[in-house]
Amino acid sequence: MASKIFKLIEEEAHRQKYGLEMIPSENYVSDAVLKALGSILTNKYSEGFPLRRYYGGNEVIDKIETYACDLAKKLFKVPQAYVQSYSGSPANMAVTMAVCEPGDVVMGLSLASGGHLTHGAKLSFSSIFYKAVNYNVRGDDWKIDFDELEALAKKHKPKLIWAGTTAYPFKLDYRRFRKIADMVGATLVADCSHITGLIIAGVHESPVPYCDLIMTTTHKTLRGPRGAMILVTERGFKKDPEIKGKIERAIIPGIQGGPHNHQTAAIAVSLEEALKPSFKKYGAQIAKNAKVLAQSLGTVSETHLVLLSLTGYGYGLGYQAQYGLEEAGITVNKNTIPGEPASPFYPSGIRLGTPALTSRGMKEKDMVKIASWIKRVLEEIRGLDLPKMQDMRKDFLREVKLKLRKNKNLKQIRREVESFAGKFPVPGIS
Ligand code: DSN
Repeated sequence: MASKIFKLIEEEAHRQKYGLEMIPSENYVSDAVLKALGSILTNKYSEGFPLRRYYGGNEVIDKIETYACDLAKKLFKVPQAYVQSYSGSPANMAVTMAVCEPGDVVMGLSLASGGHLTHGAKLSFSSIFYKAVNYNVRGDDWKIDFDELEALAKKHKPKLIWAGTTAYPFKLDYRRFRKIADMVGATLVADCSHITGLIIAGVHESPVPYCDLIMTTTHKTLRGPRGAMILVTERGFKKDPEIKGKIERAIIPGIQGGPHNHQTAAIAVSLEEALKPSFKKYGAQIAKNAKVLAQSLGTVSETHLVLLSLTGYGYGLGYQAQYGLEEAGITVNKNTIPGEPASPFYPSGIRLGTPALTSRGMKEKDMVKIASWIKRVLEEIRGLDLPKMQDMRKDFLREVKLKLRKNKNLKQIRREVESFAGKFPVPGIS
């Protein structure tokens, strides 16, 4: 192991083991998933689909990909599955290309309301090549404003409506989405990347009966490798009997070249794990943990994540909280809140999640403890006179980091966090 990289991997493993990973889109994969991901399958090219490849020598790869697709079909109870998309954004691009012509109207939840870039955010392909119309959450309860969604759908007649989120702490009402999609003849696509593990556990309703297509990444609550799947439901085939060919052409040659076969194999291993009864328990525990974490921080969650507004401390201070928590060994991400009063780079909230902590075996009582560290860090930051974005000082972010690094109280919290975290095993590491 001569490469400098292996030393850095060890450093990162130490960070992942002795810190608390609370970014809701992150998780720890199992040893078996890691083994498949680091296998010789990376050596093979296999453009095309099983039994229809542009390269020779794909007899084994065909079996691997077919097996992965079969597992996905079984897990979600759908007639068709694709596992070649490199990750969520290219999968969403493939879905959009399969359903729409350039210039067609695509509707999705706005970024500021907790939607995804690929659901119609400015500067993403979804608004460069398509006409993006965004719906929002309500200002009072932060829940999707279905009245607005219905009015916008009737006005703009979208070809595709996305039902999916990245920073939304509530359950989704797929029935209502379906009703609106039917009113305007739109294809309804669930992007359940964040909540797939909760759907498998039965904590959230499955989108399968309501949606035409489903996209999910494989590395979030599903606990697989980086990657994504596109699923076609019975409804999807009824809506468009040609959808299979359209999705395949969008994946290759539309967007991608050769699939990452090591990734496909690792997806298959994670799907085997997700089909075990123990996974249902795991998914349910993620939600129980998030509920207690949210309550302990004075808010609510029906999912795996907590969206915490920091406007009580001031506007645009999410970065201070993120950096401060990082110094204390707790990794979260700054996040916009609905009706964000500051900006996406300097937002007024943070997003926290429980999937990775739950993978280490942490339970409700641990969430109460973690919430108290988070509150101590936030109080500490509040008492410091940290440079603010509004001061417009050059290099102010560096100044903030240096000041936080020297802080004795954050160092003390870090010691407590490290000693606590070190007691929990980490899949794939310890
Ligand atoms: N980057 C992912 C997330 O953190 O939610 C979405 O793609």
